[in-house]
Amino acid sequence: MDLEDIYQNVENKDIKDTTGARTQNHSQDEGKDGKCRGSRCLVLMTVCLGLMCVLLLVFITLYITITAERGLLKSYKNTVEEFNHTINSLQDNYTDLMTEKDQLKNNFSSLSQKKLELETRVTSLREELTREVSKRGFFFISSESMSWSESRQFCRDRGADLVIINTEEKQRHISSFVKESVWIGLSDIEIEGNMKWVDNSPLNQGFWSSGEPNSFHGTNEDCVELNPARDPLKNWNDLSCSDTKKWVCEI
Ligand code: FUC
Ligand code: CA
Repeated sequence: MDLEDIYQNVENKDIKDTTGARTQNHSQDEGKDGKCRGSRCLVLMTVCLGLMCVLLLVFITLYITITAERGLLKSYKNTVEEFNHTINSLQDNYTDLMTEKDQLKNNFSSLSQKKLELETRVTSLREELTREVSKRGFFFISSESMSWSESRQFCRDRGADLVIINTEEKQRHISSFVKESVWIGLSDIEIEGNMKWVDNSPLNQGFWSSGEPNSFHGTNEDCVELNPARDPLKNWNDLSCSDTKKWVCEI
């Protein structure tokens, strides 16, 4: 008994069960129709099943594709958001840097202006100092004592030299501010009896103490001291250059 016979039997049975009053001929026709309907039904069911399978397959494919697309879209969206975030933060940084640059520029120009002002001030102070020095001289009195040569070297090491006194005014001035005997820039070290200033200029006007210079008792007194305890216009004495005394430098 094949599948169709089973259908047929089932259908016949159903018909009998439901109608119960049909004729035999009629039952034969119906058996024929049932057989036909059963096979069509089977084909129909198969087709339906196939279609359902195809639909399911299409649905699954669509679902997978859409899910994948959605994931891709989400990742694109994230990337775009990150990109925007980076752009925004870069823009903020750029703005900050520009502000800082402007501030630095302002600072730089104000500092340049100050530098210029200071340079001008230094130049005018230097000129003023030069004027003052040339007018009155600029003096330094030592606090320690040394020989004449060492004293002179001390002044020269500082761009100065022992003081030259070639006017009465200067003689009075030096005599007024030194408190004890000091070396001045006068000596006859090179030629005995020929007093010369440290700039090699000759001695025109001397402010010697009485009896000086005397090369005391025939000793070699080649260097000159100024003693403020005596008369301001008569207070020079020749003395041994190796004696140690304070001194006056002049710039
Ligand atoms: C006077 C000076 C000498 C020395 C002596 C002690 O005779 O002329 O140079 O200072 O005093
Ligand atoms: Ca002397």
